[in-house]
Amino acid sequence: MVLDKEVFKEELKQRLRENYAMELEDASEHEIFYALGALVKARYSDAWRDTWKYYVDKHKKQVYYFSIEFLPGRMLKSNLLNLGLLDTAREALTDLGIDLDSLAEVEKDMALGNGGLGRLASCFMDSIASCGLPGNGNGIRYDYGLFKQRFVDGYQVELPDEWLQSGNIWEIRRESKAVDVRVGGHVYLAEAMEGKLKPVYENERILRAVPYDTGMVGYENNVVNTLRLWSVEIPDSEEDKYQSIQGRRELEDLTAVLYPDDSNEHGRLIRLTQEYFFVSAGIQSIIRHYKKRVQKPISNLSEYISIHINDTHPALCVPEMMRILVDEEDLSWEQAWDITGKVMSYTNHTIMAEALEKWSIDLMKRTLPRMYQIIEEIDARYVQTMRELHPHDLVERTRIIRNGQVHMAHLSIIGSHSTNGVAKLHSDLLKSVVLHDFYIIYPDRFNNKTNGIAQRRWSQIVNEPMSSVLDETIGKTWRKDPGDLKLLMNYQSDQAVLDKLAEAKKINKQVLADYILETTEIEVSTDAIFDVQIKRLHAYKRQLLNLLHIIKLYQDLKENPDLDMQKRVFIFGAKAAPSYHYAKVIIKCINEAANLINNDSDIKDRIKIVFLPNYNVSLAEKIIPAADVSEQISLASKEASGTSNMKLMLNGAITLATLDGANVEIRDAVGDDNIYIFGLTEKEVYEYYENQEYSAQQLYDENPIIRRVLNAFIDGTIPNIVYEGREIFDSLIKYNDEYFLLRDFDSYVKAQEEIGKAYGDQSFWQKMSLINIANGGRFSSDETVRRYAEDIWKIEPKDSFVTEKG
Ligand code: GL4
Repeated sequence: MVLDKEVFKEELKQRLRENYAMELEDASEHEIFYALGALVKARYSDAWRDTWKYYVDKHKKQVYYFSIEFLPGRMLKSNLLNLGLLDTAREALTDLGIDLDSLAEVEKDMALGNGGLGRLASCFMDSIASCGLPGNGNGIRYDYGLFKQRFVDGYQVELPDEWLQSGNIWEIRRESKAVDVRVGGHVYLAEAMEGKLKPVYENERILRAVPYDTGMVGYENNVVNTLRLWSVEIPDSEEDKYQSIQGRRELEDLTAVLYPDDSNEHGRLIRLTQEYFFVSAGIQSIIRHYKKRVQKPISNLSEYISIHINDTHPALCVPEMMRILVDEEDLSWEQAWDITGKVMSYTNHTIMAEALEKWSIDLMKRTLPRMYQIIEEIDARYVQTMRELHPHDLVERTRIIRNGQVHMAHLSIIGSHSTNGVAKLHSDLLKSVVLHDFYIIYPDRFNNKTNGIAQRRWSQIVNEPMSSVLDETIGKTWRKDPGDLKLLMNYQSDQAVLDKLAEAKKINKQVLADYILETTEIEVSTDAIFDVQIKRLHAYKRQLLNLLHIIKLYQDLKENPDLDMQKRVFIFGAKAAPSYHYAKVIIKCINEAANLINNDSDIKDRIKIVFLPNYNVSLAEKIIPAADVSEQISLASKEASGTSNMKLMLNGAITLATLDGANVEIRDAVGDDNIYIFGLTEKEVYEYYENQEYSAQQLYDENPIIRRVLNAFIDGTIPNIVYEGREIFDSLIKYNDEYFLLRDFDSYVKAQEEIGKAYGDQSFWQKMSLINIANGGRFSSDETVRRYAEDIWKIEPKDSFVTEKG
């Protein structure tokens, strides 16, 4: 989009006058931000309307990505970039004496997700639009996003995230598209016309689902798709029932908060209702659109619509689609089942058993009686069909209703035509272990789609210094086609280029160092290795292994103050689920170790620990460009994919990793010489599970270094952690170290030593860093969504078209 800088300035001033009756000189940053947001939104509104119209007119098949989490972060710069207006906006604002970067900070981080899963959904939204693919998101508009994290005396404290307090400039409330969702009560089947059975609802509650739409702007292609998030309200017809404030509150609470859990299931009533609420609202609105605009027979639905079930939270898509097709559209069960299977596809995001969602039959019956009846029927028919083909045991193990519970993963697999994992290793493990039974039954349904990241955000937007060096060196085509980053491989021995990249890194490190000083009062040197571990706090991700190594370094330095070692800053960013006690204990221990080490004058700043509070997308954007080392140290087989690993390599950090998740593919991309791999392989982990020979006690007894490090948790070396230190110690020794930290400790320490040596040889390090950047293009989510589009959704990109303004 071409827009003259002067016109931009005038428009901004005009918006301020219109919206706030104010001149620029008198406006606050806040007001300017909102005026700018309105300007940007107006710039894509025609393209938004035209995209929608185009899909309708051309009868384009569309995908609807159902996800209980979306984590877009801030959208101002990303929208400006995608509209081709970032430079114009920056220059225009500079002329007006305003700094775009600080203005952008006014925007509240839209944090409607926990971590990787929600962020992936948002990267996909960006890429689907940028690839010109007809696709929309469907989710929940939580009033409160993921909690704000503070540290008090080293403990995590959770505060509400009131992200909507000053309004959300990007959304449009579409009251005319509201739908009703029925929950609770009783349902029985009664004879209706022509002897058919129809459900009759009694004493049900009606919830009004109101959609808020946000434009998902494609990169310089005039495509704007829709992210539709649903909010609950009381329908006019039900006003009488909700006279008490408490009654209203209860209802309105349904979309109030996001469940702050990652990789862990929390089977609570309100969560199940949340799941049904956005599923039912979404599918009803899809069917309404189909009938009104697409105007084809309902039996052709699968030619025009594809629905993606992102993890099991939207698994009720299957029975809800059946309900609408059978109860409302009068299709036969068989016909409806055929359509539903063709429309639905499912992604599994975890192999952690505790994350596989199950609901008690009792709760499901009480909360969603019609859904339960339909699930029962699906289950009965599944058992009946499969009994003829497979052994009894296998059918019993895979059925949906088992041991008094409804298994949501089973429902998702049985009710869809595709089940995919999110990295090669993870997809293989699904087939061979976690979902092996289903693989026997439906071998053709299983496939892999390795995750990817929205590279424009994670390079161009967050790392301008590096982007300029890339432009100068390999031209600008990489900005549209990240595969072109490969061209950088021609410069791996060009010292001038290496120096420029190193300079860019230094600038980013300084920016982060300033931020660290400002927020934590810790001073760090940009000469040190910035060693980064940023992700949810979880035992399997092994932040504790990182801490064990730091304590070892500390003890080495105390013993031998002249030890020759690189300066290091260990940077953590991580939230623990409020109910995840052990994760919170680890946070406390890291914070207390930080207090000890950062303030010990013997250490002379050679190690620093910085635990930045409130890790979120915006903080990731500050940390990632400044990272030297990317810690991806989960126990092999436990991390489905990871995506921070991809963002960090793209920004030139060197990966220190186990062969887990997508780390395996990162190693394949950069080669063994440009990554540091350590630890057990997934096969070795499974061998331990089989032979049950793992003994943490033995490792402790036989290894004096491990002994000294662990003792630091209980002998007062680290102050203020009497209880927490004991818990950590016991988890490793008494409870036999569930995630094999002690087994991987030695090889982790060795890998860290090699990293230290390598960093000492700056041109060697810079070359590795360049090779990582050059091979980052492979993990673009543009590529990932194209594969979903071709293999699973069967949707095609739009032919190029131009809008009136475009
Ligand atoms: C996750 C995985 O833990 C993570 O490895 C993966 O990258 C992400 C997106 O596929 O999904 N699963 C859950 S649950 N939370 C995640 O972040």
